[in-house]
Amino acid sequence: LNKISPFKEDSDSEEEGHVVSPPVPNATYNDKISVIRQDITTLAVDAIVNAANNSLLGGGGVDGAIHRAAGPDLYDECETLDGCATGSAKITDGYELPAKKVIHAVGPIYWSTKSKGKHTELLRGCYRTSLELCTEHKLKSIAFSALSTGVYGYPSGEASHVALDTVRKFLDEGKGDDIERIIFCNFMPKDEHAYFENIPKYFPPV
Ligand code: AR6
Repeated sequence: LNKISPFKEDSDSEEEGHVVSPPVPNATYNDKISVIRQDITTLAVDAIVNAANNSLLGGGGVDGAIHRAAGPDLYDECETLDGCATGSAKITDGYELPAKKVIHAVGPIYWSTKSKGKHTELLRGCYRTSLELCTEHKLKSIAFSALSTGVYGYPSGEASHVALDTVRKFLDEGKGDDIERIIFCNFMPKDEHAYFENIPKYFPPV
C-alpha cells in the first residue's frame, strides 16, 4: 500500500488548466492517510466503503461497480440487512472482491428536502460509522469512495472537508490507533483535486 501514498507522486495532477500539487507529508499521520484515483473494486484492502442507498440492494455508480465485481453473494447478504438509514453504514463480506469487507454507507442526497440543513451531519455520520465498523471488526486498512459526490450531488470540495475533518477528529480521539491505512479513493479528477487542496488543512505538514 505504500506505493499508493499520494505523498510519493512526482507529477502534478491537471484538469482544465487547474494544477494542484499532491500534498506534502504530514509528520503525524503521513503513514496513515492516502489519496488515490482508482477503481475502488481493484483494491486489496481490509474494507472498501461503498456509496450505497437506503435499500442496500445496489444501484449505479460505485455501488453498481462493487456489486458487479463482488458477485451475487453480496446481493444475497445485503438482502438480509433490512436496509440502512441515511448517515449510517452496515458491513458485509467482500466475496469476489480483493477487499475482505464492504462497508455500505448511505450518504445524503445533497438537494433533498429530507436532508436539508442536515447534510453535513449525515455525511459525517457515514465516515464516522465506517471508521467505527473498521475498528470493531479489527480491520487495518479502509478505502473510502467519495460518498454522495456522484448522483447524490454533494459538491466535491465541501464533501472532502467533511470527510477529512471527521477522519482527523476520529484519529485525534485515539479511536483509530489500530487502523494502519486510510485511503480516500477518488474516481474523478475533481474529487482528487479537492483532496489535494484540502488535505493540508487537516493534516498540515510539520
Ligand atoms: N471506484 C471508485 N469510485 C467510483 C467508482 C469506482 N469504480 N465509480 C464511481 N465512483 P455515486 P452517490 C465515484 O454516484 O453520489 C448509486 O446508484 C464517483 O465518481 O456512485 O453517493 C447508489 O445505489 C463519485 O465520486 O454515489 C445510490 O442510489 C463517487 O464514486 C446513489 O448512487 C460516488 O458517486 C448514491 O449516490
